[in-house]
Amino acid sequence: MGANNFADRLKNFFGLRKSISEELFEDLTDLLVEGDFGAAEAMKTVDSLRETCRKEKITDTAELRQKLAELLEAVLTGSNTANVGGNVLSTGFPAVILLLGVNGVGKTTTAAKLAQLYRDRDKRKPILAAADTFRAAAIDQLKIHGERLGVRVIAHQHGGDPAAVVYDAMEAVQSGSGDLIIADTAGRMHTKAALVEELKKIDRVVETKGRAGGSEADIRYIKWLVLDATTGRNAFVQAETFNAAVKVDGVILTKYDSGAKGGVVYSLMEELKLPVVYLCEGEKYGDIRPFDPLLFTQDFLSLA
Ligand SMILES: Nc1nc2c(ncn2[C@@H]2O[C@H](COP(=O)(O)OP(=O)(O)O)[C@@H](O)[C@H]2O)c(=O)[nH]1
Ligand SMILES: [Mg+2]
Repeated sequence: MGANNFADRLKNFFGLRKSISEELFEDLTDLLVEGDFGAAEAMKTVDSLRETCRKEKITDTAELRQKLAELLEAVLTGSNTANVGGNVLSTGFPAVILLLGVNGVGKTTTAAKLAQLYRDRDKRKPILAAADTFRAAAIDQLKIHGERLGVRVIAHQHGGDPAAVVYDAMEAVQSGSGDLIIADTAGRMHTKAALVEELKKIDRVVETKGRAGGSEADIRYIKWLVLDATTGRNAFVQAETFNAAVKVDGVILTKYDSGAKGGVVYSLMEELKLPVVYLCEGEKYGDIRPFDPLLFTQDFLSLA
């Protein structure tokens, strides 16, 4: 996974250096930025690494690389261990998973992948909700996935109210015909304000409808933002925007098979407290797996 030039450069970086110098720390900062870290964050990371080396009297570059791996892994696990590794849903069903994100990141594909995963792995009864009503093709695309997978799709007409689609799916769950709604949403509308309004309306509907039986929500509500790993720092900007508009619970990182560098994952956690929950590495239904901070970090640093 993630095999690319950046991985090779990292490998060489540690392989070719015999001793630890200030120059190494400076070059490492640049390399992290190249790997899609934010500048401030790269500096902060290298500062703590420098400090660790000084305290523990580390002189060997292989050991340095190991320390960096530990540091980065800690960023991902942090105080949020329960949230990573795709365990977010383990505490309760029925649930609504709302998939958010800009056009082309892989929302519709990911919706289908999740439907298969939860059905086969967790023996759930998923329902796909076509809440991207902005484009006619989006509804058809989801229906095709549903047919192939043998999963029910709830859809309205093109141009219809997405909140009403989600409402109908919740109605189906409340009457016992499923226990997990995976809702696709629109990534772009005529204005950003319109998209935000639409998402907020879905929010209100899910919150209210999910509490139909009293004050406690009887349908869990989860918002996952889908981000395309190949878009680098742009993915971080998207996360900031969506998180500000409607509070996001986690991230699904797609296209990690396509030469993505992946450093943005550390910024998402460090700066926005957004854990990555799943990683997608291909277009097939099975190309999704729970995010593993240790494996990801080893891959990022070419240690695996
Ligand atoms: N290589 C690769 N392609 C993906 C992945 N996920 C989605 N795609 C492709 O990205 C394109 C856009 O996906 P789509 O689900 O329609 O994105 P949406 O606009 O967000 O709904 C399609 O060609 C998908 O097959 C992935 O993990 N890896
Ligand atoms: Mg789509």
